[in-house]
Amino acid sequence: MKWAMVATWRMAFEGVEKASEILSVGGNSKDAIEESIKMVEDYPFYKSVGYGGLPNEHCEVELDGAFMDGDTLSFGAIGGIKDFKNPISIARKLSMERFNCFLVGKGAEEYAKQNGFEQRPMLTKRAETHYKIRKRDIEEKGLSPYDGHDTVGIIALDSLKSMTVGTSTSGLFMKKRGRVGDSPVSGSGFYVDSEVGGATATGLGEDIMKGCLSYEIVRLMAEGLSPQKAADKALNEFIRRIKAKGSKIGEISIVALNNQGEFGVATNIKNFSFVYSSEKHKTTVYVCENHEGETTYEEASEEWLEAYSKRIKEELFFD
Ligand code: SD4
Repeated sequence: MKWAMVATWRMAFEGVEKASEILSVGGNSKDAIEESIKMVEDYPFYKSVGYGGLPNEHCEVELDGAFMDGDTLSFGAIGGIKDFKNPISIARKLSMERFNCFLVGKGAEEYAKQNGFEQRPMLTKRAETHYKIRKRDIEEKGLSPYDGHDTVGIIALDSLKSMTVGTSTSGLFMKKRGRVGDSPVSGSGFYVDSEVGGATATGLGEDIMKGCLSYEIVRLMAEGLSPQKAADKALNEFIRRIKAKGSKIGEISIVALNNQGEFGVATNIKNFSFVYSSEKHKTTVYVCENHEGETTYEEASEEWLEAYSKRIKEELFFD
């Protein structure tokens, strides 16, 4: 297998499709990651990444993201950045810095400005309406503010056997100002080593960080496990440990790719979707489930895909 990509959630489909064109003509995995994630960031109807991402409790969109080069293990990451169009591009640039490669808040914004990255107000009318509805629901129905989140995480392998991983997210809806999740944290939200493979996570960052799950999966692949076995094993063991300590566990889903282009997936929720594409495999959306510790998946049906497209564009009313 010459090249391959795997990504969290259906929202990555168009980006992976576009990046597969880069990889299929010998392009590199770094460009594939940046281009694919930029597409997700730019699409206003994906409400958990980039433009149109859901805001924090003060109705401000604070974005996190990361970029890791599997050849050198260099990574760049940003947390809580406001009003820059493409966090993934900033993270890529940061991955080339020897020092100060993980910046948050004002520092990240200063760096982005100095390096000429495009600024843009990232709060859309639609995201603002989601915010108003949720605020009212919390007040009236006492709902938990902290559901509604999906990170895009993508891993790519190119024909020169280089691997790259990237993440981008607006984090938890209604989060506290300054809250940063796992997505920009190396070893938790992402990890890649071109000699082995990579992994990236989505779900409740507070829990993902307890298990350093992306690193753990890469470590298990280095011991010889397939991406599928490594992903299931890492998640199952983690859940067992957390439960044994009497703690609760949030939603967690992970995708992995080894340097042969084989993928794996693990989740503790219903309906986690992911995207896979390779030289031998057209870009496909899968939906998976966990059956007693074993993750199974099947191709998303036409009905599933249609319902998804409808849902993300559904009209929102707040009066
Ligand atoms: C976070 N892991 O900020 C991110 C949010 C998310 O699917 O993925 N979700 O904790």
